[in-house]
Amino acid sequence: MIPLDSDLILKSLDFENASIPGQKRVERYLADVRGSFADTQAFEAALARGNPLLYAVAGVEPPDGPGQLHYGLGILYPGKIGNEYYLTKGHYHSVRECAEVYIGLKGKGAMLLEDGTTGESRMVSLGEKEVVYVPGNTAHRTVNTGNEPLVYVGVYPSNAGHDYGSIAQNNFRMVIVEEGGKPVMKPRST
Ligand code: S6P
Ligand code: ZN
Repeated sequence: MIPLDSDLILKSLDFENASIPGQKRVERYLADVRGSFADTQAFEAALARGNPLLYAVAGVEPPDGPGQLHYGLGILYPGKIGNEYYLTKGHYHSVRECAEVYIGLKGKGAMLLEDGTTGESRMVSLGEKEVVYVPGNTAHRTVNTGNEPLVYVGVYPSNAGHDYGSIAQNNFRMVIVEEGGKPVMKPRST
């Protein structure tokens, strides 16, 4: 249990620096998401020009325990590889049944959700004042569909963990691309 006088009880979010003072922050650069984008040629060409920061996540992870929660502040920068929006790696939770709540704070984006059993996919808007419930057993990836950083918080059970392996192996079935100036979800193969 966390005592009420713990400094974990209140945190302030620094949108500009994508950080929460005192908490660890993970950065993912373009090179870290190799294999995620559908257009591998466009990916390699972009990487040859530079290796920009795509996103960062600052995590607040109180000690694990039954009923406990973790959360992370995510900042995903705007951009595209070919016509596919900048994205997070995406994952299942290691404890598959663990759900997650995403709260959009700033910017414009979407979440790509894929049911781990049926493979059914769904694109859900994630922007300011929007909350997305990610059910258990659902792979989830975030994309930035706007022109400014997308800022969000994800809250999840402390035992959820991250399973990146399944996504690294098979990727998502669908991609979110810009078509006619707006985000569209399409099968990866076309
Ligand atoms: C954790 C939660 C988010 C992501 C973040 C980065 O369960 O879903 O904090 O970690 O959006 O995505 P990824 O796929 O690189 O972990
Ligand atoms: Zn998650």
